Amino acid sequence: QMNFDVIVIGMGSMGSSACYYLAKQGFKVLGLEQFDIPHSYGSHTGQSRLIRKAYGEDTRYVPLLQKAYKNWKELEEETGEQVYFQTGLAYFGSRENPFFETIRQSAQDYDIQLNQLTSEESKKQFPQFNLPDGHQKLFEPDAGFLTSERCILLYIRQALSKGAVIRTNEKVTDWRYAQGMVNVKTTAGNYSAKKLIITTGAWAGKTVPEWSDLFRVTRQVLAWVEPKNPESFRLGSLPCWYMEENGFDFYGFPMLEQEIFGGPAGLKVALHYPGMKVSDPDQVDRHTGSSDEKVLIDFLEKYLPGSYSRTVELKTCLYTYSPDENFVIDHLPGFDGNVIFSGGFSGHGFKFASAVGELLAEMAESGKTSPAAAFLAGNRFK
Ligand code: PYC
Repeated sequence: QMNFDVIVIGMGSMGSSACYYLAKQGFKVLGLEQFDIPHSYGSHTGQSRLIRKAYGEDTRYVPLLQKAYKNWKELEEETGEQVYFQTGLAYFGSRENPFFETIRQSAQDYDIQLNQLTSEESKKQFPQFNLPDGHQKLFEPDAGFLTSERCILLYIRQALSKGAVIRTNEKVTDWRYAQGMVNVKTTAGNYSAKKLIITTGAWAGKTVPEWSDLFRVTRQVLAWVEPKNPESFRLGSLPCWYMEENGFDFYGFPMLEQEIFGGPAGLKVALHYPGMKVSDPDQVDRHTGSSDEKVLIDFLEKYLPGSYSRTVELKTCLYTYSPDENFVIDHLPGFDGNVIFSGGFSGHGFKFASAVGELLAEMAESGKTSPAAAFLAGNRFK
């Protein structure tokens, strides 16, 4: 049986970053992944994820975001690879949407640049969009996208270079805690450690059976399309964008060159809300069909004229909602502070991975939670 200081289960967005920070701090760390790294069954697939700081979900996330921006930059400096692309982010939505009020509040509280645009300004700056006059129009310049799979690969590569052991295609079948030690059984072996970090995303309810009813997993659809007129939708012309319309939330990215960014070619667009509830992350219908793409094509034809000529590819990914759509980052009760959990990222977690990994490593080291993450404690659901 191999013995470690810390075992991390799940080498996706949060786990890969946690392994990197643990290895950097000199811990003997084992990272376990049930699939390949990266893979397309969880929450990080599909080339890109938005990053933004004037946070509309809750102003309390902003200090974590400041840390995340700083840590992504450090990853870039350490590896010489670019992972953050500052395209700016345009937000469009109806007057009643409280998300916009919280974006403004976050910008005001933390001195984040946020431009409020009139319809004329918006037409001039973003001629690609055909927007309802009554919509709110905001632009956050220091926002854009992260290359999600590349981020994970870089964290894994750096963790390996600092001595981490990473095992792929090895599924955890059981874990137990007794007398200050965690024992983890997988399809290929048995391991022990002083601490366990659980970052299993949509599988959280399976890894922590006590919480099997806490999280709600949804199937989300991402599309890549070929525009009629690609020039105006390329990186450099189109910003990242988010738009709420009649209770549906859409978002998208500029077209990225496949040779540089990997992933499907084309203009990426996706439906953020609502997704489709799934009862088991191992039994998700990964087929995509006309009902998946119809809602996206209808949206593009209405609001981004010339953006659609054909669908290049559709992919699915999973969200894991907590009851209040805020993350859960905490020591699990009953294990003397030795089992740490992060999950329930509720469709807005990836951008935080660089900060969450560091936070989890600090929690393993100190046995305490950072005050910046106190609002994410698990006991709020009791
Ligand atoms: O967190 O910005 C975000 C986001 C957009 C779509 C899904 N998540």
